Amino acid sequence: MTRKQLTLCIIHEHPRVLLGMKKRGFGEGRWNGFGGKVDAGETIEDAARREVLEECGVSVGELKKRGVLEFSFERNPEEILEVHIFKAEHFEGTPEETEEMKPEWFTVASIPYTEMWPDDIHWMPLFFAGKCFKGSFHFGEGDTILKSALEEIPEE
Ligand code: 8WT
Repeated sequence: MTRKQLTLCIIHEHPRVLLGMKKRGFGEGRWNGFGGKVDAGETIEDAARREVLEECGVSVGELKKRGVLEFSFERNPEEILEVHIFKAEHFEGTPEETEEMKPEWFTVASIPYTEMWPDDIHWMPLFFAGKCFKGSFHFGEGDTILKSALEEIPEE
């Protein structure tokens, strides 16, 4: 079994929320937070900062750890993606389009769930309510969620 650690950072400067349209690669054509793989020798939080900077050109302030989700896929049963989710309430710079992402502001009430990963509608409401959570989602073919679990957990 291989377990890959990834980050996902959502900039939520109340009431606005920054998402990016993924232009290429895994998750192409979907609105997403910013994130990616944790490199060897890097902390998970450092990876989260680096990915936001690489994908939309802004430097995030304090990162609040909000949850861990495990994703698995029927077509690749040997792999688990362990995604560490952070909230940033402050940032420096102006979000800019990169080769990877086209950033856009939404509001909590206008999050485009139908154009996002299908798990997002389940856990993002907890995220926007300021909760901490953990969960898992097992995907079948064509984006169907075959099995899932999600629970709120106490803040560290
Ligand atoms: C992602 C938000 C997601 N991936 N990158 C996601 N951002 C692999 S399943 C998945 N939600 N759900």
